[in-house]
Amino acid sequence: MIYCNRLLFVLLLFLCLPNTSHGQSVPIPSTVAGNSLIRLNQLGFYPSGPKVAIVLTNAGGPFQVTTPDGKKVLFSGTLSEARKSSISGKTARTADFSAFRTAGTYVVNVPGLGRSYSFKIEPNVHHDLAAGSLKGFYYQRASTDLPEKYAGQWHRPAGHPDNHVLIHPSAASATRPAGTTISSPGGWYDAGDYNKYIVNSGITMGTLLSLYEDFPDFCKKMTVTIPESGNQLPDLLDESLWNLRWMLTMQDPADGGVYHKLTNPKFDGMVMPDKAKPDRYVVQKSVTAALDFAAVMAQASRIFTSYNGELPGLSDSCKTAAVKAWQWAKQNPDALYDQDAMNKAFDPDVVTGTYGDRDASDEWIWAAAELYLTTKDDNYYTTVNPFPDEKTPLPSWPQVRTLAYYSLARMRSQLTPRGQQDLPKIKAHIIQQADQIKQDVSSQAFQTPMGKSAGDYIWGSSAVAANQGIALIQAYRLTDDKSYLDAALANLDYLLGRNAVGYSFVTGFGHKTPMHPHHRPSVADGIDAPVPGLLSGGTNANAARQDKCAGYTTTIADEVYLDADCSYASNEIAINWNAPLVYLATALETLQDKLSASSTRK
Ligand code: 9MR
Repeated sequence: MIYCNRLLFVLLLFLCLPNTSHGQSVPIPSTVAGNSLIRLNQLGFYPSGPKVAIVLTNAGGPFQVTTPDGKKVLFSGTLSEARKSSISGKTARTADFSAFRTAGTYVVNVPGLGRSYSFKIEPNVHHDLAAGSLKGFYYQRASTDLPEKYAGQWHRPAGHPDNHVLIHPSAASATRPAGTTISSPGGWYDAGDYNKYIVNSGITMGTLLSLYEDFPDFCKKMTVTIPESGNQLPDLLDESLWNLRWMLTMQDPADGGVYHKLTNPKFDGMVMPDKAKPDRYVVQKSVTAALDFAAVMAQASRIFTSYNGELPGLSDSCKTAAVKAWQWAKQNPDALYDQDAMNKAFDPDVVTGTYGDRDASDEWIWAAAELYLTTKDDNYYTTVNPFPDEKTPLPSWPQVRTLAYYSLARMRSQLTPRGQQDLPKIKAHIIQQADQIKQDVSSQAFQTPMGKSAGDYIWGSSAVAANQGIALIQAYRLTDDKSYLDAALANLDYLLGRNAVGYSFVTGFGHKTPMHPHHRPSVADGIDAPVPGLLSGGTNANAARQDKCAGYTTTIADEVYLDADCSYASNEIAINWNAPLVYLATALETLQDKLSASSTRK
């Protein structure tokens, strides 16, 4: 009997221990299935930070924080006044237990409703998420085996060697006629599909490299178990290099132009990477690809000067590549990517992701800023008008203007006098944007910046939440005002379960997580659990119309989400969504001691 109990204990202990060897954690099993009306960050909270659960109930009354079995009450409180969601009309109340700071594993209990999923209060509560979402990029690597040692049960053979990539007729040039081949291996698969797109790589790399520039000391310590771990470079830079080196191959050395994408004509089936065999092409060079490429290469050049010993020549090569791409863009300012027009003029037709953009003015601003910061040459800065209007648009793949403001602010001590002149304006843009993001948060149903407007629920809305978080952190860095950090954390809470659908949108992190993302390896590998550390695009008001997947049950903007692999408009994963998650989780881990003790936000 005693032996039996011991065995049970060891078994339970084994089940409960977080497994971080592959950068993913195994959730601690909760003793109850969380009550679906209590929404909270399913990973947990920092001891000294704000701690909030949202309870969807008309009835007011008490709540408690208890041990997961409900037996021991450790904190008692009263639900807040009711608030009505302006989107769904549903009633929400807050269970605020910020004052409770004791580390441990708990649930929120609402008498009459039940208990939430279990969560932790502990320092570094998002560390595994930060590392796991960075590790998500490793799983997206093209052209390489993912051995079990690094990929665990998701190990797989290499796919898409991309060493004989055809020049599409739209990309033909004197030195590279149509039908000839180039080698363009490596890089990350963009999303649930296996194609590689420069524009989307642009904002993704900009976000990851900016994370490194913003928090170098913390990033240097973050390890994620990839083949390069243990070399002289931080894992974040090693992982980024996997894609940077691919990007470099996408530039035509003859003229500096950059191919818009490397792609099959049609999307692959739902098969593993090594089973996908169609011809791959590089297509038309575009001005947006060239400028995003120039921005990334300029920033990378800055960063890799510190690693000239380990990576001789890389920093210089990046700078040269950036300048050449910029010059090409100057000569080809109208070379926008228009897939329909391309398909009318050339064969084969290409129907994969377009990342088309009719306005390159923001790409000019971003590239100019990064080149200026790296070269200190005012000419880059003065070629464009960095302030075409008063707006500070939230970064997204077609809108990268604000990435320039972030970089200029970050490097403010190194600006030339010309840049210094504009510094007050740059700061004002960043602070006004963040103020607008955190305004009125306390009156929202879920008390998160995300979802103040139904318009936040677009394709890839999870990245809206994460990018709002980054915007808030940028403002914190300029002001030291903790309320920006609290608001950023609220958006991380949103991503991890404090939202209108009750999902943590990150595969493998939380209790109720996407099990069927539109992600080819996750569908085809025969393993129940999807590849971990990947951020689902999340709630999308227009998803049903866009992907026509059967099974959507509502049209309420903040509730349209379907955990099905046909739902590519609400449940795909993508590198440009994962990158701001890595940023947000890592930044909050770095700044956890600066959070305010109270959840009261103005
Ligand atoms: O993230 C993109 C989203 O903004 C667009 O509305 C959508 C439709 O054009 O495409 C998304 O990007 C997809 C890309 O085209 C192909 N790979 C998967 C991407 C994520 O769904």
